[in-house]
Amino acid sequence: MSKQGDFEAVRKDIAALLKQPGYDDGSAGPVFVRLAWHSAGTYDAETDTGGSNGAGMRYEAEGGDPANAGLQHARAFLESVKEKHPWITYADLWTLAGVVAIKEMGGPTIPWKGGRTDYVDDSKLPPRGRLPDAAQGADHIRWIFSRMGFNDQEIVALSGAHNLGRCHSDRSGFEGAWVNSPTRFSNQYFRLLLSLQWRKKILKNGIVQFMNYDEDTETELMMLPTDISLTTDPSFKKYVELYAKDKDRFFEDFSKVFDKLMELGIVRDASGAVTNADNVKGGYHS
Ligand code: ZEM
Repeated sequence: MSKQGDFEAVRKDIAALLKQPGYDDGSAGPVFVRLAWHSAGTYDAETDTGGSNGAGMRYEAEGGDPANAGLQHARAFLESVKEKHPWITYADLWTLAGVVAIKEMGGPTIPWKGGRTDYVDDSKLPPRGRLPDAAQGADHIRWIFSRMGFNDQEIVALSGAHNLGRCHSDRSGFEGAWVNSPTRFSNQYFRLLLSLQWRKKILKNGIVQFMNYDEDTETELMMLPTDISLTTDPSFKKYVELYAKDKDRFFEDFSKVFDKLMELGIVRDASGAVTNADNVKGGYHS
């Protein structure tokens, strides 16, 4: 067991857990990033509800949301880290896992601070339906992400996470990976969005996505309808073009915006301590 607050020790154990030969593309990294994103992406700025504080996915109301299908694998992988460092909260563990995974897969360093608690304030539980629906378009994602406080540039930068991982027909119903190296963080997703011809395809389950068959590498890549909308909406498209040609700029902006995502709903004092975690009032449910 590590000392309370020794996040370095936790980081090391998360990094050591990423390699999973029998799982997907051999890495738990992408599903850790998605866990971190879905833990935070329920935030609603107006009512100050949702967000990573509280780790609500431990409970059926949020964990069993069809939007979170598949994330139980990420949570199960991380159980061994929680057992070894029982002082860390799930809310900190899940967000830190995303940050460590991005770095280990070749992405930018993302600032991260601990202090989230697992205290659940029932009046602040987010309703289902706050995460984006991939079958929709630009207006939908602009509406969903502006609720969290993100602008067009930030939405496009965040979408660059689709450089990682894949869609699973038994989770979201969509199928396939966005890029050829789905465990390597890069700006390839933006370059492929612009350079390949994406054709609409209706899958056997009736779901519509976009596909490209690359004769050279004999691989089929995919895009979600929401991904394609980043190239059909002029305001989004200018940032897709920017990030496709400037990888450093993408890494820099992604680092800032992922940090902002992880901090949604977290209030800190000047020393960085979380002041709105509510554990002082009530103790933990975990
Ligand atoms: Zn995703 N995402 N996402 N995303 N996502 C999937 C997978 C992954 C959308 C979406 O519907 C889907 C962001 C934004 C948006 C990741 C990270 C981030 C999948 C496939 C879908 C359907 C799930 C499956 O079947 O397993 C939509 C509509 C988004 C709005 C624009 C943001 C923001 C992310 C992080 C910053 C990652 C890493 C994956 C891959 C997961 C895996 O298991 O490989």
